[in-house]
This record gives sequence, C-alpha cells and structure tokens, in this order.
Amino acid sequence: MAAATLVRRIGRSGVLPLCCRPPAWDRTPRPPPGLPLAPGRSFSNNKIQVELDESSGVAMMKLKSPPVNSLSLELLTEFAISLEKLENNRACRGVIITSSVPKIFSSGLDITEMCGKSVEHYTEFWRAVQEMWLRLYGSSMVTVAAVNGSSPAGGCLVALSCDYRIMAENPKFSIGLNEAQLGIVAPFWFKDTFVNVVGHRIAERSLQLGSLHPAPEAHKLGLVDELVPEEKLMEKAAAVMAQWLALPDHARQLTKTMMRKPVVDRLVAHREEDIKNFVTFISKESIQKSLRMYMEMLKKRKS
Ligand code: CO8
Repeated sequence: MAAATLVRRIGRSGVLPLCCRPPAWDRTPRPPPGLPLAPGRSFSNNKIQVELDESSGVAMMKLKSPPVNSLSLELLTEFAISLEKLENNRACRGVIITSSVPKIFSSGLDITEMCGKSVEHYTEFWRAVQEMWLRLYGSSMVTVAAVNGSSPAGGCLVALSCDYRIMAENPKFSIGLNEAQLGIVAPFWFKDTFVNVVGHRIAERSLQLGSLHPAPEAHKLGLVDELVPEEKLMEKAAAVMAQWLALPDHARQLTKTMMRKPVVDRLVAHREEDIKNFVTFISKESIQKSLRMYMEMLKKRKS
C-alpha cells in the first residue's frame, strides 16, 4: 500500500497518527468496572477482524491475511489502528489476538516489504513495525495471544508482546525469533521483549541459533505459558482473560507499566536511530541477497 494511501487510511479511521499520541500509561486511566461504558464496536478491514463483546469487555482480534498472515505495511498499520480504537473504547478491557488462517498465527514481517524497495519505503515500513509493537507492548488492556499455528520472527514478537501466551499443542507448530536463519539480526527491542519472557540465557542461545521451537519445547522454555488441544484454545484464552480481568484495572495497569515502561522508553528514546540502523542494514546488497535466497528457499521447499 502506498504511503499516501496509508495516511488517508489512518485519517479515515478517525484516529490521530499513532506517533503523535502519548503511550497508553500517560493517558486517562480506564474507569473501574461498574461505571457506565461507552458503546462498544465491532469492526473489520481487509486484514483484521475485531469483535468486541461488551458484556465481558473482551475483544477478539483475528489476523486474516492469507496465505500466512505476513506482517505487511498494510497489516501492521491496520493492527496499530485496531489496537488504538480498542484502547480508546472504554467498553474494552482485554484483547485476545489470534489468527483466522489455518495452521498459521503469523509468518512474521512480510519479507517482500524488505526486498528491493526504496529507502523511503524501508523507513515507513520500519516505523510501522515499531508502532505496532509500541501499541501492543504498551497497551493498558489485558492482551492474550491464542497462538493457533506457526509463529516465526515478527509473529513470535506479537505473541511475546502480549501478557499471556497460550499455544495449540500441535508439535508441527513452531515459534521463535529465527532472524539469524535469514542472515538478519533481531533489533534490541525484539531481544528485550524476548529476554523479559524467557530470561537471558535462553534468549541468547535461541537468538544466536535462530531457533524455531516446536510447541512442546516452547512451553518448556517458558516462551509460551500454556499448551492446550487446538479445539480448546479459545475457551482457555477466554478463561485466562476472565482471571486477569477479575483484578482492579488500575492496579494491574500500573504494575504492567512498572514492568514494561523501561523497555518501551528505550525504543522511544532511540526510535529515529533504530530506523536509520534498519534502513542502512537492510539496504546492504549482502543482506538483500540473503533475503532473496531465503524467499527462493521458501518457494523451492513447496515444489
Ligand atoms: N513474508 C513474505 N512472504 C512469505 C512469508 C513472509 N514472512 N512467509 C511465507 N511467505 C510466502 C511464501 O513465500 C509463499 O509464497 P508463494 O505462495 O508465492 O510461493 C506463501 O507465503 C506460502 O508460504 P509456504 O508455502 O511456505 O506456507 P507453509 O504453510 O508451508 O509454511 C510458514 C508457513 C511456516 C510460515 C513458512 O512460510 C515460513 O517459514 N515462512 C518464513 C517465516 C519467516 O522466516 N519469517 C521471518 C520474517 S523476518 C521478521 O519477521 C523479523 C525481521 C526483523 C528485521 C530485522 C532487520 C534488521
């Protein structure tokens, strides 16, 4: 999607450009349960479907971008807009993120957005990746990832950024930050998010090896909190959500802020530098070659 189209898209959403607004914890806190709530809303676009159940205060966000839910500029933008709409809706207190594509949660960043494009495009793309993460990691809502398929790299980041991860117990589904396998390096805030979930040693080994962990191994490492049979995934996600929502919002939100703010602040403080680093790195011919070879390998694997 062209930059101008995206700007128009953001304009139509009625939501200010995300980079202009303060993080969730600098805004007015959500009202305690029991106070009158604004009307809820379900909405959908080309890439994401969101359904809000006003009685429970829980939204279901489904990624629906076949064949593999790769995080394109368009999907990332819709993702951030959807989160922002929910964040601003007082009826919504929690979000369950899942996929409507069978066997795939998300295949990570759309590699075609990082191949053979202009510096302007890389800049815009990376800003959108940052924005999605800032919105999700910094969300004041309870966020639960119902990982119903494979989830490499950026897909894993989405899951890691939630408060809780439940994965379908199918050993064919794998999850991890496999950037090293593509000849690229996970940025510091991917790494920070990973370390905060699994600890330094596991993150260090897994990142260096670019490991994709089958679901049972991911559970053993603490990368996902629970494994459940696929058919029980949504039921379990709803139960976990209810447990988290049983606490007073303000106490949970302030605790979340205390735990996550330093990591978010680090990216916010170095955002432009991070974009510059990405653009320089991804523009290198050697990196472009690695990405092209990786895409060819994916295609060959099929035939
Ligand atoms: N981006 C773009 N296209 C993709 C991606 C992707 N991430 N993943 C798959 N595709 C494409 C395939 O090329 C294929 O295209 P086509 O139909 O035209 O041949 C189509 O999607 C379907 O893919 P598969 O046939 O492989 O589908 P399967 O169901 O067999 O497998 C998988 C699904 C497991 C998701 C598999 O496609 C896979 O492993 N994909 C690669 C995932 C991956 O490695 N992602 C990493 C992306 S990089 C990232 O997220 C972080 C980058 C951080 C940047 C830091 C730089 C400084």
